[in-house]
Amino acid sequence: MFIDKARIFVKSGKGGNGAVSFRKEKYVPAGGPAGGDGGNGGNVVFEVDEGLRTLMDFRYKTKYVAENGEDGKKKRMHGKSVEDLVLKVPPGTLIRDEETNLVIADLRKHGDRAIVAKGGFGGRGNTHFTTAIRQAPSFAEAGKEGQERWIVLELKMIADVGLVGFPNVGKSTFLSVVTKAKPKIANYHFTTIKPNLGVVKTKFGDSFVLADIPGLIEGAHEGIGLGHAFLRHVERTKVLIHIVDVSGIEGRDPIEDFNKINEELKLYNDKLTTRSQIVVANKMDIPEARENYEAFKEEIEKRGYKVFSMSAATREGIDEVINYAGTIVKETEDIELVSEEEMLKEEDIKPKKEEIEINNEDGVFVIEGKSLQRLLYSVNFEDMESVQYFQKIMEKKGVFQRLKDMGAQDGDTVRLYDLEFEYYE
Ligand SMILES: Nc1nc2c(ncn2[C@@H]2O[C@H](COP(=O)(O)OP(=O)(O)OP(=O)(O)O)[C@@H](O)[C@H]2O)c(=O)[nH]1
Ligand SMILES: [Mg+2]
Repeated sequence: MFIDKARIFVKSGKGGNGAVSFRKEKYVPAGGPAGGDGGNGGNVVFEVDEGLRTLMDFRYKTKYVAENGEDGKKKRMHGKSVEDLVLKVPPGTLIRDEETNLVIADLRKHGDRAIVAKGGFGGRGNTHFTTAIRQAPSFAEAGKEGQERWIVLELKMIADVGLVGFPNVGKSTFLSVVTKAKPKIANYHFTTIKPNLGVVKTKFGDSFVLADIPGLIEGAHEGIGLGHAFLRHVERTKVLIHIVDVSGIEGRDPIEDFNKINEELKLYNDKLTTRSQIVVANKMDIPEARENYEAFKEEIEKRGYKVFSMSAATREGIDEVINYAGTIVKETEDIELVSEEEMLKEEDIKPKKEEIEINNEDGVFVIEGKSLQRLLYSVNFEDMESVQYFQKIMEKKGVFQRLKDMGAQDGDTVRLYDLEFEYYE
């Protein structure tokens, strides 16, 4: 099965917590602080592997979570930072952030990499919190959370030239005679159900990659037929070879065919109309084709296109087509798929607002919030400095202000998970 789009969830690892620990020395009631730092959480990384051709793996497994960093330990021992979670994708994979629909990366070449979720930093151990007056800090920093997001992977193949046209016009036949590819060829519509690639060598010694995609029909841009799902593969191509069955053997008019395909390309993505398009009248071995050709050529050339005639079946005329296509490929600049505005920048990733909930439950102010829960871990309530640290953070997060706004009075009970304390302004 050929899978060229996938939606997956990624989550990087949380940083390990810093440790609270003291050196144990005989006859010294509290040795110096010795809590190690937590290790960093793992990143989630994508990397191109040129051996891959589809995004199939991501259809079956949709959740990818990197490991958490290890907590810091005693004796100044740091927790281990863990390995990144590296996911392999085929060349030409575009990665989008689902929420903003912005592009995180366009990975084209073997080895290209992008981090899609950064691992959280490890928390600092209590050794970092000593000051002249605070010799034995009994708190440490909790590890930072990792990032999580839904992302959309889209495979847009790396080909220089794309074949477009109605079904059964001879696209795959053409690919099979100009490259070593062996696509399926048969006399019915939609023989090709997935894109095929092949390398073409021209007589000038150049080579280019040719992509054959399923045939397009009217309404393809709205998902009729198979074409729409595959049009994304020609978005990257510099040149389109538009194959028309000029014999009219299926009862359609070649000029109308030409118009319809261009209409579909335009409706799918306006930019496709600016690609160089080489028009090739195929099946010239059939007598009707010879009859229709001159009128077809005249009309299409009037519109400014270069028109070739060939028979993919007898190979007549194919060299002219590929030599010309090779020249145009060389003259055309690479297509930049993604504009600057479409790229995800750091500032687009709004840090998730820390959600702290405060509810008045029968006169008790009940506070809930993930980071405060984490904070509780770091604090030793037997220790004055540690409590001060706790208060400072609560202040910074606006908790006291909110309690005040909610009408908290001196002496009211405030509950934060297992902790209860009295409110004083
Ligand atoms: N007479 C003649 N028949 C051809 C020529 N090129 C292709 N055909 C025939 O046309 C039919 C369709 O060819 P394909 O190459 O499978 O066509 P396609 O455009 O890839 O079709 P889809 O994959 O269905 O979109 C086959 O029976 C081919 O043998 C040609 O130059 N002359
Ligand atoms: Mg085909």
